[in-house]
Amino acid sequence: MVLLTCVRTYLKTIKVDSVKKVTSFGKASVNEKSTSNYIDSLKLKVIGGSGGNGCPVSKAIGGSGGNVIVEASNEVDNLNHVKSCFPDLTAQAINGLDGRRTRLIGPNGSDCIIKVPCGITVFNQFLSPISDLVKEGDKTIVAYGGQGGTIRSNYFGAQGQSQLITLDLRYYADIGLIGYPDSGKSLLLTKLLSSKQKLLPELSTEKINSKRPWLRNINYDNGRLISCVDLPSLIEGAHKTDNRGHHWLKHLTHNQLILFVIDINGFNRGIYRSPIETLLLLNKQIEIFDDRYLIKPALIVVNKMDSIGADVAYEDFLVSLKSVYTNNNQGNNLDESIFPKKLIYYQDIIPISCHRDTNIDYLKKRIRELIDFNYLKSRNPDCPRSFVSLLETINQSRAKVKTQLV
Ligand SMILES: Nc1nc2c(ncn2[C@@H]2O[C@H](COP(=O)(O)OP(=O)(O)OP(=O)(O)O)[C@@H](O)[C@H]2O)c(=O)[nH]1
Ligand SMILES: [Mg+2]
Repeated sequence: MVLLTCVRTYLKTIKVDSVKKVTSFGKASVNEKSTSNYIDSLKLKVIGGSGGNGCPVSKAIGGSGGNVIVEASNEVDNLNHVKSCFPDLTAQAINGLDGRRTRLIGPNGSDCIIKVPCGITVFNQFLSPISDLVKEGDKTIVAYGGQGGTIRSNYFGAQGQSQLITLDLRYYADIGLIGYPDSGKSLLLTKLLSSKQKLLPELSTEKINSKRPWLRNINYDNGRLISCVDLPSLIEGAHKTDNRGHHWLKHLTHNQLILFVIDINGFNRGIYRSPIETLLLLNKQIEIFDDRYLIKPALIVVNKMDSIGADVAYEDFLVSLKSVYTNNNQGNNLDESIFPKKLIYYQDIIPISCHRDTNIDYLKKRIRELIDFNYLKSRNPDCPRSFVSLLETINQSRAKVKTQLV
C-alpha cells in the first residue's frame, strides 16, 4: 500500500515537471527565417486538472485541479510556439493532490498557461468566440479544474472541464500594407522604420517574396508608435487558388488604415495588369474576402516612381482613376470583369520611391495625420470634413509629383 502511494506520488511529480516545462515560454524563440510553417490558426484540446480525492477517515479534502489559461504576450509572434509546446495539440492542467491522514488539505494542481500573441480570438468547438485577447496580459480560462473531494462529494474529486478550442490570430496593427507581388511593400515598411530598428528578415539578404505577415512598430519623433502589418502579396483570383494571399487578409481586421501599394510599372507575369487594373483587382479581392473592409480608411501609395517613364504612367493612372470614380470610364478600355461591386474611397494618393526615399517622410507624416483624423471623426460624427474630396486629392497629387520628382 505504501509502495503504491509512493509510485502514485512519483508519477504525479513527473507530470507536474513535464507540464511546467512546456508552459514556461521564456524568450520568444521564433526562427524568423523559417516562414513556411508559420501558424496563425490552431485547434487545441484543453483539459482542466481533476480535483484530488479527499479522505473520509481523516476528513481530509482533496486539492482542486489547475485551470487551463490562454494568455496574450508580446514575447510571442505567432502560434508556432503553441504547436511546439503541445505537439499532440492537447493542453492539460495538473490534477489536485489527494487529501490524506497526514495531509488534511490536498495541494491544488497548477494551471497550464498557453502563451499566445496579442490579437488572438478564442473560439469554442461550435466556433462561437469566447474571448478576444488584445493586449499583453489579457487572459481567459478555457478549462476550469475540478473541485477537490469534500464531504459533499463523498470525498471524490471532480473531473476538470474539457473542450476543443480554436485560437485564431488577427494582428492588432494600426495599418496594413497590401499589394501585388514585388510592389515594394516590405521595402516600404523597412523605410518607414527607424534606422535602429530591425529589418525584415527577408530584406536583410536577397529579395524573397514574403510568405507570412510581418508586424513592426513605426517610431515617430515624440515616442508615438504606429504598428504596421506587411502582408504577403495578393494576386488576381487568389481566393480560388491554394495561394494563401487571400487568407492573410484577415490580418486587416483591426487596421485603422489600409495602404494599397501599387507598382507604377503595373504587374507583368504572363498577363500584364496596369496600375489602375491592379488597384481595382485588389479592391475586388478585398470585397470577396469581407466587404466590411471596403469602408475602412485607405490610402493609395504609388511606388517605384524612379522608374523610366514613371511620371507619364502616373499621369495616366490618375486620369484612369478619375474616370473610374466619376463613373464615365471612357477611353480606359478596362475589362468589366475586374471591377468590384463597390469601390473603395481612398483618402489620399501618394507617389513614392523607396529606392530614392522620395516622399517617404511625407507618407509617414500623412499616415499619422490620417489615423488621428479618423480616430477623431469616429468619436465625433459632427467633426467637420477637413479632408479634400478624391478629385481634389488627385489634382494635389499631380502637382506634388511634378514638384517633387522632376
Ligand atoms: N525601382 C524600384 N524598385 C523598387 C522600389 N521599391 C521596391 N523595389 C524593388 O522591388 C522588389 C520587390 O520589393 P519588396 O519590398 O520585396 O516587394 P513586396 O511587395 O514586399 O513583394 P512580396 O513580398 O512578394 O509581396 C525589390 O527588388 C525591390 O528592390 C522602388 O521604389 N523603385
Ligand atoms: Mg514582401
